[in-house]
Amino acid sequence: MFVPLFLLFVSGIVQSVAAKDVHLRWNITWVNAAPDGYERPVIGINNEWPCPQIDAEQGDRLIVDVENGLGNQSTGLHWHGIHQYTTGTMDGTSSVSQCPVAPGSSIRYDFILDQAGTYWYHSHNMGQYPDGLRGALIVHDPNPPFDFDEEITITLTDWYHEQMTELLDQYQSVDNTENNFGEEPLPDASLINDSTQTQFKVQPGKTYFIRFICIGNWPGHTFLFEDHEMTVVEIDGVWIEPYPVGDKNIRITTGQRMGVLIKTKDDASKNYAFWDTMDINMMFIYENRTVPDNYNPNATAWLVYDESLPLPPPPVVNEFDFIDDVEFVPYNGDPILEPVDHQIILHTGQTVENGVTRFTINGQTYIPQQVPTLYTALTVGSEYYSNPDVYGDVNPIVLEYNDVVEIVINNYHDNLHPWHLHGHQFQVIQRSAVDGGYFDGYFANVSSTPVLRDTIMVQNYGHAVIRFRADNPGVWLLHCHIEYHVEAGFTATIIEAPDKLQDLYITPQDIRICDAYGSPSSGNAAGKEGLDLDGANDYIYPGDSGASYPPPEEP
Ligand SMILES: *[C@@H]1O[C@H](CO)[C@@H](O)[C@H](O)[C@H]1NC(C)=O
Ligand SMILES: *[C@@H]1O[C@H](CO)[C@@H](O)[C@H](O)[C@H]1NC(C)=O
Ligand SMILES: *[C@@H]1O[C@H](CO)[C@@H](O)[C@H](O)[C@H]1NC(C)=O
Ligand SMILES: *[C@@H]1O[C@H](CO)[C@@H](O)[C@H](O)[C@H]1NC(C)=O
Ligand SMILES: *[C@@H]1O[C@H](CO)[C@@H](O)[C@H](O)[C@H]1NC(C)=O
Ligand SMILES: *[C@@H]1O[C@H](CO)[C@@H](O)[C@H](O)[C@H]1NC(C)=O
Ligand SMILES: [Cu+2]
Repeated sequence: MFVPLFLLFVSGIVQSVAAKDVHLRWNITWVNAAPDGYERPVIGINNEWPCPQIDAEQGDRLIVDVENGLGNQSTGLHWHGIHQYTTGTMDGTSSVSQCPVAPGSSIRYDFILDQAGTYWYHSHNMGQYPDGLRGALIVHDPNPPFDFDEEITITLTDWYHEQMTELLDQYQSVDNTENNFGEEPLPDASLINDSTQTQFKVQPGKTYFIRFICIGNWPGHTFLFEDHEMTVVEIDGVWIEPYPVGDKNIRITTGQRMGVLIKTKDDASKNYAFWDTMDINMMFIYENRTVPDNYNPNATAWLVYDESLPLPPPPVVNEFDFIDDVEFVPYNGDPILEPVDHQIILHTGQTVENGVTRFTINGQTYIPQQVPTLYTALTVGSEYYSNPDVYGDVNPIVLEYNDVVEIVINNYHDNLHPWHLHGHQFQVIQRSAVDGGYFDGYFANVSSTPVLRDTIMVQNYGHAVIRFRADNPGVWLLHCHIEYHVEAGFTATIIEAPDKLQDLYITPQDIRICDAYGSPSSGNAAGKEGLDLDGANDYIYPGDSGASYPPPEEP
């Protein structure tokens, strides 16, 4: 395209000239793949897997026409970390912002990528994404605050030989509660970039910006490059003041991203290993389960300077000393939000319901409803939309527009959980250590420029405190990002500014998708008027998470 030279000096104009449509046509299909040498059906896109990385510039419009070609499962796509400001119906969460897309049905996602950073997309439907339906979503910053020569994306995940439908049946069974403390099925492998032998080709003497994305189901990951220093500069789409990792270690949980700069060696005389391990501590339940003796949580990849040279074995790591991500400072130095208008305290833990091990928030496990919660907010009327009862057992939290909201997450469970909020990046005001106890006032060391991110790890028998401004009218999930735990009910639903979110609207496409799935698209959680909730989902079926296709019959 010809752009007159004088226009290049007027940056606003250059941006509007540069913004473009990124239009993708995606058929979600089963594909056979063997990322760790074991072949199994995985969920791919346009008959290919791994799923493609989306690259866009800040300000671009993303249009994705999705067809569900799976034949035997419903689907949907969520854009993890994207706020969906004024486009809350595009969040892609089944039973929340849309109905599940039935086999043979289609959906168009259409929204502006107004945030630069490292994001990802994944199915937010029936615990499906660990079967492969997830990928990187990179929104390039036209003016990154740091210099680098090249970019690399590295995804990290746990991997299973069985499909999620089977793993979830096992996990949410009465037998698992009675005989295995309700434990999660163990991963069969750890994958780096969806493989166990990935090679990242690099050139000497350059600075690389490496975007790590933990696209996993369950455990977090710890990783390092042999003999290359890392400096963290981005987390969850937020540029931060450069943080040299030094001799310490970094880890990310499922849902989180971390962008680091590395400088490559001056010559190409050797290749170097990249070592990754899954957080094995998360695999012990009440210390009653140990993993098998020969269990391998590790994976290796390589920085390849010269393909003709050997690939070295990974370094041996004996001890971890993790950096604390609460110490990071956002590059733009945004001050702490205060004063707090609305504090919410969540007590999170585990229970057994009808023989099934479930997670709870203030004693209540999340059960998805037939009517997507956003559609309930849009159709019950002003008399009811601020009344949490109309939303059913979705752990509803109603917020008023523009309030500074503080959410305290107390974790009564003997394991850590990565909490993710849709629709926002939040400030992390404080986080306790393992066994650090429950919220009992503020620490002395609260930062005046707290770290901002969209997923935070909350330690065992500890707590975290997050803050955000309720300036994005919509319905947003707040949930543990471990997909097993999502399906075991570890979710709350934020109904943000129910009066203002009425500007969103249900389209004919939305109604067609609900009709095809066989779900009502209006009314309260039961699809009825007012507070008549007779028929709402309020029952846990062993082996069923509430969003399978076709929907189960109530016993
Ligand atoms: C999508 O994939 C399915 C399964 O392969 C196929 O049946 C269907 O025709 C495809 N749709 C389009 C539009 O190509
Ligand atoms: C769905 O189809 C895939 C691919 O053919 C198959 O492997 C899987 O077992 C099916 N799942 C169910 C629940 O029928
Ligand atoms: C690693 O994965 C990313 C994201 O899917 C992809 O863009 C990139 O090409 C992959 N690189 C290698 C070396 O496999
Ligand atoms: C696990 O074993 C300990 C003893 O080591 C026991 O006190 C505890 O009750 C067991 N946990 C569960 C969930 O059964
Ligand atoms: C995984 O890596 C760690 C750290 O280097 C090492 O101690 C351990 O033996 C490795 N495990 C396996 C099964 O290779
Ligand atoms: C802040 O104080 C708390 C409680 O004393 C401690 O657990 C935490 O590590 C401290 N954080 C930093 C960043 O120093
Ligand atoms: Cu969890």
